[in-house]
Amino acid sequence: MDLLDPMMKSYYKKLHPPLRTKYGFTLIEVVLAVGILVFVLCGILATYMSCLELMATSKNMTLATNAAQRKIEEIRDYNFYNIYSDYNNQTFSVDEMPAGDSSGVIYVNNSDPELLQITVSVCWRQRAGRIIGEDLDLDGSLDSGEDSNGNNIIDSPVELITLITPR
Ligand SMILES: [Ca+2]
Ligand SMILES: [Ca+2]
Repeated sequence: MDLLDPMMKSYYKKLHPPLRTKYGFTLIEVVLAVGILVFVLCGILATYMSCLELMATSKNMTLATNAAQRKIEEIRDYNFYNIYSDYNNQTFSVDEMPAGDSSGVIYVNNSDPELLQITVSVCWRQRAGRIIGEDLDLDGSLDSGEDSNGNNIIDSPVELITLITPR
């Protein structure tokens, strides 16, 4: 038995509209929801990828800095008067990086023969293929178009400079 008359029923419906219609979502609602979901997922993915890249860069910078530091220690222990002839323009690679993915170079400035300025610069290839530093082909020498700051040496974010005097 229906105790409510039709007018009361319609009033009740106005006060308490159904949460969901019988037909579910409209196509536009679904497309919008999927669009927002894809947008959010792409953002999360991009953030994740850039975090991975940052971690790889940080690890490679540490490896490159350690390799440059080892070279400087090696030069410090070397016969001072042979440093220029034996080390200027010498190239090396970072042992911990895959073969061919790194290139270090040593510059010895002997404009003051009793105070050598040693510059050790290390460039490398990131996993994504990007080269860090000016030596774009990682051959240890400056090729045309590589010297972006025009100072005639290969520069890199990992570049150690030190002064050495005779002991
Ligand atoms: Ca080069
Ligand atoms: Ca340069």
